[in-house]
Amino acid sequence: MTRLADPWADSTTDPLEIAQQAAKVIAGASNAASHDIAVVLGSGWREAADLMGEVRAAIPNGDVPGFAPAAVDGHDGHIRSVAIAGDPERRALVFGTRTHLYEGRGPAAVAHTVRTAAAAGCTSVVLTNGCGSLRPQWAPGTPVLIADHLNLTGATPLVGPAFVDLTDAWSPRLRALARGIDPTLEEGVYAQFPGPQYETPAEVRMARVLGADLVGMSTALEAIAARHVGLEVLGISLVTNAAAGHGAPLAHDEVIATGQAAAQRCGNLLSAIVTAIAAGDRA
Ligand code: 8IG
Repeated sequence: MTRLADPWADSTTDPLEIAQQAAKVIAGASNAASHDIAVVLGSGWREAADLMGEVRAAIPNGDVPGFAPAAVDGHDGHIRSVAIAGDPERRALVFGTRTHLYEGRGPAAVAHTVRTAAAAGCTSVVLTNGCGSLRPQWAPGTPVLIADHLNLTGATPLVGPAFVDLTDAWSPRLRALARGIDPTLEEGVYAQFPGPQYETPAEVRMARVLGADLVGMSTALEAIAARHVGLEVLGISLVTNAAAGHGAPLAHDEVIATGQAAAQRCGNLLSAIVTAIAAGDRA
């Protein structure tokens, strides 16, 4: 297989044009003219994906313009087209991994996932991640809905006068839908740090003062880009560790193990949410 050139190396690339190209390849490879709901799987969520429905196509990231193979252990470098359980006429577009800002491919590469989802016809996206918790009552294995975010990266995927309103960036409608499925779900503010290093204890205290409940290295930039292209956004963070200074030292192995332990609950939750979003879209 010849490797596609990385369009993000060229600053004159129009990101929405690359997203259109990617959507075309996905439509061809999945035999589906359009998709309905996108799902982005973060750390700890891979096994949760299997419950969403029947996989109709698994396309290697490297075959799709603008995407790169998975860079993180425990992530899967495929884009899947899934016939949604309970509603197989509708398709979910499931991204097994994401590009992180710390990979150095730039914010446009980070935003490419959600831009491609929109170009493929999706009207909503479920962004998942693994994160550190600043709340002792949210132990590893707890899924938390993202109610708002702090973008502490100093970066943005938007260029030019794209004055996107983020007041309701984290869809109140979809959060209510998720809580309808699992009334024990709580909500928090997610702070995106640039990574790849975890925070110092002082940075975690800073995040606390700023209003964060969760810390991570993804998701906020994607949410911004998703709102810009009109997607409705739901965010679910899986707490995989206590934030630095709140527990034991941090290790990526633990992140993966926590994901495996929480896979059943997270999988059921994600699958029920995707089915409910599809049903709502139809109504
Ligand atoms: I998984 O504790 C995961 N990702 N910044 N801090 C940051 N990112 C994370 C963490 C964490 N855990």
